[in-house]
Amino acid sequence: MGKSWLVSVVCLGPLLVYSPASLRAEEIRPDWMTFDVQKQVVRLRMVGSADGSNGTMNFNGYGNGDMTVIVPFGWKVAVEFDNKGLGALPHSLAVINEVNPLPIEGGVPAFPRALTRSLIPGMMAGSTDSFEFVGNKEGRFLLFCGVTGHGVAGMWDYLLVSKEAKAPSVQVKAKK
Ligand SMILES: [Cu+2]
Repeated sequence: MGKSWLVSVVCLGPLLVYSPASLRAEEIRPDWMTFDVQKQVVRLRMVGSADGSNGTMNFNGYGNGDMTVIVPFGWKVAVEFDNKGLGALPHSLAVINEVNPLPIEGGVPAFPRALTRSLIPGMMAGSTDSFEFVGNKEGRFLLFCGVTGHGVAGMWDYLLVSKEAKAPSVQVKAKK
């Protein structure tokens, strides 16, 4: 194999790897996320059953991992959870490790205190809770509803703690 072959492989590699993802994911600038780069704090308002997506089993309209919230490593993550309760169901939220299979209910928080109250019974529609933690572990985690059966029904999304990210961002799978 000649040198030109090697060069073409090097050039095509990144395109082949990244182009499929870019077709499926898009970055959004939601009003439910605000952040302060100087203070290294990101505030997330996570709404349970925000709309009818995935049979109301969603956070901010996304379930089944269709949303990824990206947070820079070491930042404080302040979460306000609001069960809009469109389906009149109780919901909760915990940040858990990415596990397979998903827990049927509950879930062990991946960061201290990274969960709402009433994790398994859930909080009633119209109620809110808040928690905060420092994203001091790199990697991908789940934003997970701990109410029995909700996680496996798709009420979960991704939280990525990244050393590469300079600021928080949100990527979603493009809705059809
Ligand atoms: Cu739920």
